[in-house]
Amino acid sequence: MKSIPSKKKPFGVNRRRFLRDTALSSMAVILGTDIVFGHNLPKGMSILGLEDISASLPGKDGRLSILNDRPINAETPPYLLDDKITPGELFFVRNNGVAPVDVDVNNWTLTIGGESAKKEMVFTLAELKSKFKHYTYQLTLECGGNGRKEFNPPAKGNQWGLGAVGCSEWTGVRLKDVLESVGLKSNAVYIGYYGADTHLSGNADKDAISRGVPIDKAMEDESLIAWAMNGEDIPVLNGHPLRLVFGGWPASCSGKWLSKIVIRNKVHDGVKMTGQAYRIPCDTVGPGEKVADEDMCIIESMPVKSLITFPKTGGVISLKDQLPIRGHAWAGDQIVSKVEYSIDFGATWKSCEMSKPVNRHAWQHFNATISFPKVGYYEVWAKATDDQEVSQPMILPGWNPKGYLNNACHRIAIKVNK
Ligand SMILES: Nc1nc2c(c(=O)[nH]1)N[C@H]1C(S)=C(S)[C@@H](COP(=O)(O)O)O[C@H]1N2
Ligand SMILES: [Mo]
Repeated sequence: MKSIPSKKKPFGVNRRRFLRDTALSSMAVILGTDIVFGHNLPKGMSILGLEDISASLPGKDGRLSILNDRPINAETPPYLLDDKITPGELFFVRNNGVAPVDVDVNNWTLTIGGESAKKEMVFTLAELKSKFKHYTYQLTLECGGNGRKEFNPPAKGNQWGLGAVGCSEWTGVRLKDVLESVGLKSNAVYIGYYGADTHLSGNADKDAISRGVPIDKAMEDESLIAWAMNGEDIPVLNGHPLRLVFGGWPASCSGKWLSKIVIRNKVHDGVKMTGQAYRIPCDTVGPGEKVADEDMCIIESMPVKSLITFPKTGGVISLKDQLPIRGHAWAGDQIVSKVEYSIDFGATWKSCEMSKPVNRHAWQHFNATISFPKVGYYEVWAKATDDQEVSQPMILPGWNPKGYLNNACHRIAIKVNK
């Protein structure tokens, strides 16, 4: 009698054990330690976890807000994004599947192929590092769903607040140098990525996510295949040992645990490239309206946005003191031309001092010093405008079914005492 390979048995014992084991191994990653008697845990039962599991997200600061533990999703409260360059331990995490465990850096390979590649080539990490010139850029990554929690009617998916964004210094090789060394056919229009993470179901035949970008974006100088963040290994949850980084575009384009890139002769059709994922209605729709798949367009450059990273919301100052504020602003493929603040709920605006980006797709920094006219409760609002004269809206912009691109002004509360 022939036996069916265990992977194919849909509800077999092996598969159930496999699923349970993947769930436990992802909890072990969160805990940062082994679940010693995990194999004894009855089927269907999950472990309690430690009280403050965020403290144990490997490579992460204990103050990140955890949205989910399977897959792991964690965001950074705005006041923790105060550094000009986001430290690795404060960089948000957005996983669609289960991160690979025990990454073997010495045997890691990146395959470049696809129907519009002139040939298929496999590079080891060492070859990537030795064959191509290294570049370092500060690149802003923001999840397309950042700010989703404000949508009304609500949109399904991670209920991100403001902190699914960061700008770190990424080091790697230019994607274009690698693609050109393999050779692109003249019909190349898109690239797609594959990573070494696994689907939540544990089904090895399914990808957690496989997105990409048009060839023009892929060939930009700042589009990197990176192995370092802020001069160190990329944190495990952010894609160690290798990831794509496309600043200014939805971070979902920036494949983590990168194992393969395909050069496509059509728009890449991997997981979360099709249907309604990472797409918005091509034409504006009313709140709650249903939109047909063919009327949804892929999100490319992210909209202009800013965050007040100092002070923390809820601060108290005395009337005789002035309040310094500061933060960052970014605008996808554009540059931010000004940031203004308001202390009267948007009736009047004053300009902030602002820096130029150190390179394309790096966020810019702003600051101002505020005097308040009398004691009471205030909100400080910040509003950025890009070089196309497009400003952030004060409230939630165009509703869309999946809750993307909320770039409404950030507000903080301040109480002024005598
Ligand atoms: N392989 C792989 N790459 C991925 C993802 C993923 O789940 N698996 N998530 C994407 C999404 S939706 C986002 S927003 C960013 C998040 O990057 P970060 O976790 O480093 O912040 O990674 C993208 N790249
Ligand atoms: Mo995302």
